[in-house]
Amino acid sequence: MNGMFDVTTLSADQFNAVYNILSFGFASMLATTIYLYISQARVLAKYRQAIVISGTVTLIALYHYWRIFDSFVAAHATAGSSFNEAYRYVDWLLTVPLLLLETIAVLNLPAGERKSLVSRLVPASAAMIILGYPGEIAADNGPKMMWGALSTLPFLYILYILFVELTKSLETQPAEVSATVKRLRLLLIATWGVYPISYLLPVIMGDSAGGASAFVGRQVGYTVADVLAKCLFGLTIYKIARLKSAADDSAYAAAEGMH
Ligand code: RET
Repeated sequence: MNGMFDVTTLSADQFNAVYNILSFGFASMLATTIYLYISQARVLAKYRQAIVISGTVTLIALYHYWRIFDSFVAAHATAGSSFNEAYRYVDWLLTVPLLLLETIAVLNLPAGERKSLVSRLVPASAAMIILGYPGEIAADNGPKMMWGALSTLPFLYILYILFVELTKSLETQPAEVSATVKRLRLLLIATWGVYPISYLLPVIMGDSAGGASAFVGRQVGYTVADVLAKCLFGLTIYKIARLKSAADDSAYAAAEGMH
């Protein structure tokens, strides 16, 4: 099974590529967590929660990258011990709803609107991850495609909410904020799109179950996407919080040299 990939079949170069990308993921999560937890104090109180959630996302990912790294190294050293891909899905199950929450939190929308968005986005994101997992560990491309297609339905629903419904709320935001939120949405679709592509690598590369190159490609794809979707995204949320703080409070803008 793919999810139980036998890492002892990797060449030395392939092993190093995965080792290094996982190490890069770990370092990025560590640095971003510290930066965001410290920087939350630098925005107005009502935007702090969004930054704290962003830091919590990278903290959860920091823990999982440590476990993934450990599992990878142990699986390579011990014949018959397999690499555990479930850590990623547990990570996503926790972090994807939180990423959506931080996006909604930073907008500081009226309570009714916020609740309505959250109550639809959170279950949809959980369904997307849960439906993807059986396909991730499937040995054959048939079930992989089937679970992938099922998981794509909530994925499309999330995009519909973010690109159609959220657009209505943006009309009430200051111009600079609404422009940054639009860029944030583009960042989201560009990075989230990397996950299904990485997932499909065994199919795209014709390198099905147990294929070493598809395994390496998937680890690189998921890790780079995680750094962009969690770290860069969290830092963009921080930027939006600063812009909104400046728009709400001229004393803040003056103190921060933002006009
Ligand atoms: C799966 C299965 C195949 C179909 C689709 C998928 C989408 C995954 C996504 C994951 C996003 C993860 C993030 C993690 C960062 O914290 C599950 C690969 C559509 C969009 C943003």
